[in-house]
Amino acid sequence: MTKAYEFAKEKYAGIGIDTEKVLKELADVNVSMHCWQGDDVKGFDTEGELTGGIQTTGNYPGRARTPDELMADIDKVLSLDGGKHKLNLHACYAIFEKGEFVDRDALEPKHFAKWVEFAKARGMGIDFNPTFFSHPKADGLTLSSADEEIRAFWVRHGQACVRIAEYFADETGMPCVMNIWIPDGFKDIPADRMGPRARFIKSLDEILGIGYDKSKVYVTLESKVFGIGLESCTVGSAEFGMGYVLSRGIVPLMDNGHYHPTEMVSDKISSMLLFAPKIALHVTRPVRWDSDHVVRLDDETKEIAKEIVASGRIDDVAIALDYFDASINRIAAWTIGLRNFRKAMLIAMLTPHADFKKLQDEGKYTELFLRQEELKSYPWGDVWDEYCSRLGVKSGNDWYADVVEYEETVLSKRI
Ligand code: RNT
Ligand code: ZN
Repeated sequence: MTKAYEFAKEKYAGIGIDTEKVLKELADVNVSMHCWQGDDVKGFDTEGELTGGIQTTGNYPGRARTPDELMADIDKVLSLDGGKHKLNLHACYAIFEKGEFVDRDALEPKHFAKWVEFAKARGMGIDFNPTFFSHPKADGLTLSSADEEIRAFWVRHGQACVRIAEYFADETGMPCVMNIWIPDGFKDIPADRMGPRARFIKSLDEILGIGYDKSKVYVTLESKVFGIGLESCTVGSAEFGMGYVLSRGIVPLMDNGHYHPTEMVSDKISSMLLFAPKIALHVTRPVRWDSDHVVRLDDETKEIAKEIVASGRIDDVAIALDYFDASINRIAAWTIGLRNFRKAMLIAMLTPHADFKKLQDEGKYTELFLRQEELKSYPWGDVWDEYCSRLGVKSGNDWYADVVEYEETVLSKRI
């Protein structure tokens, strides 16, 4: 225990915070690690471009090109970020035998057996996402398509993914969050908004209609405001998403890049938790648009964490990160975002929420304001360093040396 931590411990005790308890709780926060930061959302099942109105920018060398490379990179990141993680996979990361190809509508659990082995060996649960983009049948609408053949193909894909999600839950012994996001939308003003949305409902009902164990698979639906080339109308809008999840008893997923720029997901968490037993989040950083920049320790990230902790319902919030930056070292990008989110959770856990709520309820807004601001200069960084040292990961800038070494010995060889 360092002197700095001892001092911090005392300082926080002065406002009723037990840092020892916080250190344990922080390590228990299960953050779902998005596999797609490692390879620019390419996956292994198709050769084509990333589509769906999302975009990875940058061409930093060292992208993972194979399952083995991606797994090695994930391991590297896990060695740099202490605490619990789940592995978040997309269907396009299916692993086939040499020469084998299975289209998305025919995927089976066996195509993910290697991932299960990987996750189990590391004590991780798995979350999952059907992939409704980067595919020849996804160059127009998918689950909302008027072309019955296309729509049925994607319904079969969704159903196949529900079965795979069940398999993940059975194998790992941990529930699997299965998130549905479709890129469907229109570049220009559509003639018919109702038709695609009605078909999307029909498709979702057909996917859920195959039946699954709700204690094992949490199906979530992620809404969105717009995508590149889909600026005028998004079929799965916020209202669509909210209406669907609440009427069908599935889980809403909010990605903080998927709203108008002054709308804050931090403000939406409490409302959604009052209506839904569980919610899910994609924590990202939109810069002017849904750009999926690496999560910084910025005000909104901290406010999201604060709302999760202050709600007293951490266990009802499935937390995943969702960004993809190819302009800097991908291992560092992954790790910085993961560590930043955990730092935000630490800061939230080091906040005397009950006292602050009382001040608010008593209308003592001046004192509340002052105490909120003074808390910002409390020594949370010393608690963070202690957290890292107890979990055996490096703190400060020290872990950068590991990134450099990995780049020299592994990433730079990928040419
Ligand atoms: C896209 C959504 C979606 C994807 C991932 C890859 O706007 O945020 O969650 O980023 O599924
Ligand atoms: Zn997302």
